[in-house]
Amino acid sequence: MRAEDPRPVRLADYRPSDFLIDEVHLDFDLEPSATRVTATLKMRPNPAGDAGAALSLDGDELKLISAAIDGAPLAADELDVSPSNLRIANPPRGPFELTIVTEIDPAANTRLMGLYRSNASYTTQCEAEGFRRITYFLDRPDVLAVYTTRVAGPKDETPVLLSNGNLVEQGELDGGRHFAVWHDPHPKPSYLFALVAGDLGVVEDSFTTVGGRGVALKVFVEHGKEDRALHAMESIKASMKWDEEVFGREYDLDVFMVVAVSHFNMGAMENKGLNVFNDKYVLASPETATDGDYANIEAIIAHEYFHNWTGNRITCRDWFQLCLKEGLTVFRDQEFTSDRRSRPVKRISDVRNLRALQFAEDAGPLAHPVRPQIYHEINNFYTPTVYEKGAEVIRMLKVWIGDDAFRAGMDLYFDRHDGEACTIEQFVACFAETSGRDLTQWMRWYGQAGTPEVIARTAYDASARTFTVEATQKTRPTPGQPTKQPVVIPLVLGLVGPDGADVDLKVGGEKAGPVFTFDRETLRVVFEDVAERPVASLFRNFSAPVKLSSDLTNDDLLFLAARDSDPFNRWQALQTVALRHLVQSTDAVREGRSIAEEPRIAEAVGRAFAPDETDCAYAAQVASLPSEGDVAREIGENVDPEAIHRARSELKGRLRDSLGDALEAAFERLAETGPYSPDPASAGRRALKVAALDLLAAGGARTGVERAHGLYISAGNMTDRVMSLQVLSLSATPEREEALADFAQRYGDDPLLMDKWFLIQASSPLPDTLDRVEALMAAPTFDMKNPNRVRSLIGAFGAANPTQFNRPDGRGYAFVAGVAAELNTSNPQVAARLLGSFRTWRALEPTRRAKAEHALRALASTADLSPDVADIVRRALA
Ligand code: 0A1
Ligand code: ZN
Repeated sequence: MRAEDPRPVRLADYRPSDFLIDEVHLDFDLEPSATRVTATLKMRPNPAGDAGAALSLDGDELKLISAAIDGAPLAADELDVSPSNLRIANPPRGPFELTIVTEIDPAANTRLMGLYRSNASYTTQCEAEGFRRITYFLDRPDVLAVYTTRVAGPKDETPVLLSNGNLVEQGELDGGRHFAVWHDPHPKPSYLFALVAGDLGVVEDSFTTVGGRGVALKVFVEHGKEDRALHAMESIKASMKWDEEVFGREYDLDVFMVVAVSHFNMGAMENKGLNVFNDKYVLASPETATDGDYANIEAIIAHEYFHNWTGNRITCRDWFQLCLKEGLTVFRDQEFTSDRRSRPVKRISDVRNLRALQFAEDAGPLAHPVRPQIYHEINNFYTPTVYEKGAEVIRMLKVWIGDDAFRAGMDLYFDRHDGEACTIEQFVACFAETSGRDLTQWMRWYGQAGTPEVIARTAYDASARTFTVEATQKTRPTPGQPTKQPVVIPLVLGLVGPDGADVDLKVGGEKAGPVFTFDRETLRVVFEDVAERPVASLFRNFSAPVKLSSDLTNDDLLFLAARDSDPFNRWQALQTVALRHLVQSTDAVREGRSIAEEPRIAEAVGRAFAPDETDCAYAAQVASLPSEGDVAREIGENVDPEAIHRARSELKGRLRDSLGDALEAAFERLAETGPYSPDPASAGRRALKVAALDLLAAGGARTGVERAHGLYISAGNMTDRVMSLQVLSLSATPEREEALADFAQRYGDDPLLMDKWFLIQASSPLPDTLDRVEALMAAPTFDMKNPNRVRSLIGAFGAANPTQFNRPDGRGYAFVAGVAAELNTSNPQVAARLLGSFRTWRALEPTRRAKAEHALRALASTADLSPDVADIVRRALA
């Protein structure tokens, strides 16, 4: 284990490094269990640091072979060394060259941080603090150096030798070995270093930048999977072009490489010029991938590529600034997808995701600001708050200062800070300059955790022809932040007249809006010259990440659902009506009362299946009810997941009963005709078809199940096959068992498809799910060393199965906590992430809450908890 350091890191304690590293020369002699790494560092004291300081280098489980300064070996008494640190008390006070030789064991590296070996390939993962598992280093993002990397390995096992930058030399060595030398001219922090070596297939293409630079594009995959890399390649080219057109950003090396690996802790990593991906986010072919896979690959390729400017050229001063690169890059990839696909559908699915993950995080014990002030383990801060809320803050800024000032601010940021390691203050200052606004209060979005709750009231005065909107904002306390202050909320609103057209907004005799600055506890806006009572459409396009309650009646909302010109709020209005209904139904279930009728929901949902509906992707969003998690968050406390499930199932059953014919007709109408294409329009038709199927099969209805089974068998593409299997998995029928067995039989040797099979079973609300999950875990196809497999079985059970994870007997909690304990030593990062499913435990009803707490306490008392797991458990219980 890494030496445990219980001391937290605080933003307030930031100090510049006492030393700088200008050049790094790395030499890797690859051996599975004894790789030699020689690092030659050209260093000098940092004028901004402490002049007489010792040189203290970070390490993690390292073995030092030798160290020398300017060629002279350091004697034992000149340094102080442990696996986690190398300290030289009296380094030279001018420029010097430090040479360090370490020996590492990639084959034993199950944590998948640093250099590790999987499937006979070598891969690195250095963000956030993995480089220190390769050599002793100033492993902090504000130390930027130019890297030259020589990699040597056996030709048969590692014909491909890659690192960052451009290839400058390669050659043969004795003993069947060869080498390659890579040089990256762009100074970078150590977390962006990468090395890949293995026997890989490659797909090649090229791109010419606007400035005329020819860039070789290469996607490396397992041999035999080259045809599955073509979509990733197209996505790279599209990303490069889009970043030039929309942000004026051009690529800056002669080669851009993507490598797909099967063992990876996260989604992907933006190492300079050599992005490493979880293969799940690279590999796709019509036979093996769903529409969702195609969309994810496009978005994640874009995300990693966009980091080249937002993250790599301009990086973070310290890890507290993580949202500087992540929030901004998520914002950029969301915009890319919006431009390539449907903007409203992308917005809706991003907001669903934000609410499901980030709002849930913000409402529970793991809540933290977009820019935390303190951390014990930085790996645990790659969170929905840093990523998704971080992106929302930027989106809001754009709405608030306007497109032109926003674009000018981005240009200024790129100009001014290229090559630097920056803070959020430096980023925000660019927009203050271009917009002329005071962004002091804006910074609260970065410092204050919690989701602001907005209550809005509206009133029409017919005689005065005025319409008043009054809103208040309040943010509840979060861990470590008992009191909150108002934030700057851009409230985008419209007033929809009885004819469905927007009323002209006039305030104080002037044209006003549609963006209103809501920066105090209460905002009151009186609109004038309003001839008839309008309905307020608030927070159009989800203009701020707030939780809204309003006095709009269901009639008002259903009117908006039909007539609002803002597609997001058309969708939102029906969701709100359904959510209100589901909350009331859940109460009824718990109190043994019968559930009230709300036929207008069926009427509105039915419109999504109308024969003349052309935007199927949007219609599919309209037809998808709020999730069980949405209902749980709306209820907020004393949550009974079983009651929510029953209420939601009841509503689905009623929709099936009242819309049956329309659903059948839509299902038929949307049947596939031609060959498979993952384009957004075709994917939208499939999504709407599955939404119809899901309702038809609600409650295990026979005809629906038969249709799902029919679709499963006849499926000509993976989306239909997987989605029909998912629908079948919801009820205990022979068809379900038959289809599951068939799937395993067809795709047993395709790990990514089998991950879907594991996930579908783990997410089923049937009461025997946990028994099944345990049985699957014991089967030979389960592999605790593969993070994708762990996530698809245990991760999905914890995160996507509200009723079975929250079993009243507490077995679900004990199971997930038990797996986290098992993974604690071999892969602490994955273990800690599994515990994310406990983020809402405090909102549960008392019996479940006690069982969840018991499981967490048992885990807390486990010996030798890794810092990753210990940090989550401690915060979850605090
Ligand atoms: N920067 C990456 C995410 C990432 C973070 C940590 C990792 O360590 C295992 C890996 C990847 C991104 O935003 O895509
Ligand atoms: Zn990222």
